[in-house]
Amino acid sequence: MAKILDGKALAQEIRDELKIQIQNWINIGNRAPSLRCIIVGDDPASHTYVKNKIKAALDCGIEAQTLKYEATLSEEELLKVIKDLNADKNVDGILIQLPLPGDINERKACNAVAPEKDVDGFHITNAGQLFLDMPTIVPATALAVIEMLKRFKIETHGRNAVVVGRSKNVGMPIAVMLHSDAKHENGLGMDATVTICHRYTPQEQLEMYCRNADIIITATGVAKLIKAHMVKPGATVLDVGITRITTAEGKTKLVGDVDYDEVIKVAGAITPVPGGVGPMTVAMLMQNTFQAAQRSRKLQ
Ligand code: NAD
Ligand code: L34
Repeated sequence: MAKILDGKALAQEIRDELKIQIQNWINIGNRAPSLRCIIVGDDPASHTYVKNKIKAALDCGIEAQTLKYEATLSEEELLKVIKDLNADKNVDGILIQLPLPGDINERKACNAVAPEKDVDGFHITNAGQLFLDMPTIVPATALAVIEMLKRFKIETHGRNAVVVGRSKNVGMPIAVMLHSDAKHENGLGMDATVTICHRYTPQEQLEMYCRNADIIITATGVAKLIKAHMVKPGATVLDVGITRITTAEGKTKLVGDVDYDEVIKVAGAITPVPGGVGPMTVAMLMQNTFQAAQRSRKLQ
């Protein structure tokens, strides 16, 4: 049976560490780091995620507020909200919860956030810096995956890794760090040999690449995509995917991309859903926010 990589417990540990660091930072005369989460529309999952983020922020001493808007908010109005937060000296971090409803251009919205306040790492400048192995703000989910590999001491140097999913916010930044040179400037590289699979990877190829991998990271939102026969015995499997399903009893349940009950019998280590990468994403957002606050104070 695989070792269960408990993301919930690790996230709590990191949040406890941050809480102490933030308290020390306030004790030497700084104001609390501050975060603003913008949420547009009434998607229930998005509201749950933002609630988790605000709760985590307040728990570790970050001043945090949600700015809620109706789905009818126009792009122009959203850009004005972002502009005002960019100019607000009391705000260190700005997050626009995605997806945005309606006709709002997400790329335009992400690029409107001041790069130094972009705690999601979605601004073109931060994405470009990551691509070039420069110090930057890394998207929280990708950072969560890398932090889990490091803290659970999963060897990546020279190992074969497969990233299933190629989205710009999740799969790609994970693949970028996994394959990059650990000796480069930002210290985020993991020296793995990386294969990226996506919706047009033929099933038999996906199976072949996964079976050859020492580490599988999956971020597709396709429930039970990764089955036991696709996993090399002893491999590490990190499941980013989250799908809400309704059980026969009519209850809502979260499942990942991995056929967990079967894969756990083959893998060496595995993350559960819920309680895996999700809570770690929230913890990494807290880290990004504290770092943004520290950098902004240095520049003053
Ligand atoms: P997305 O829809 O932007 O991307 C999905 C990716 O999966 C695409 O690149 C697509 O090519 C690939 N894909 C789809 N079907 C596939 C298949 N059959 N085989 C191989 N690849 C396939 O989604 P995203 O934003 O990257 O999120 C992916 C999943 O991760 C979702 O379930 C999302 O809810 C979840 N997510 C979780 C966290 C977390 O913190 N745990 C954070 C972000 C996203
Ligand atoms: N801008 N939009 C922006 N930044 C992000 O980093 C996100 N994401 C994704 C959706 N949109 C975003 C998140 O934060 C998904 N995501 C996220 C955040 C938290 C959790 C999952 C995904 C999480 O806390 N998951 C818990 C269960 C939560 C529940 O009960 O629904 C878990 O244990 O997996």
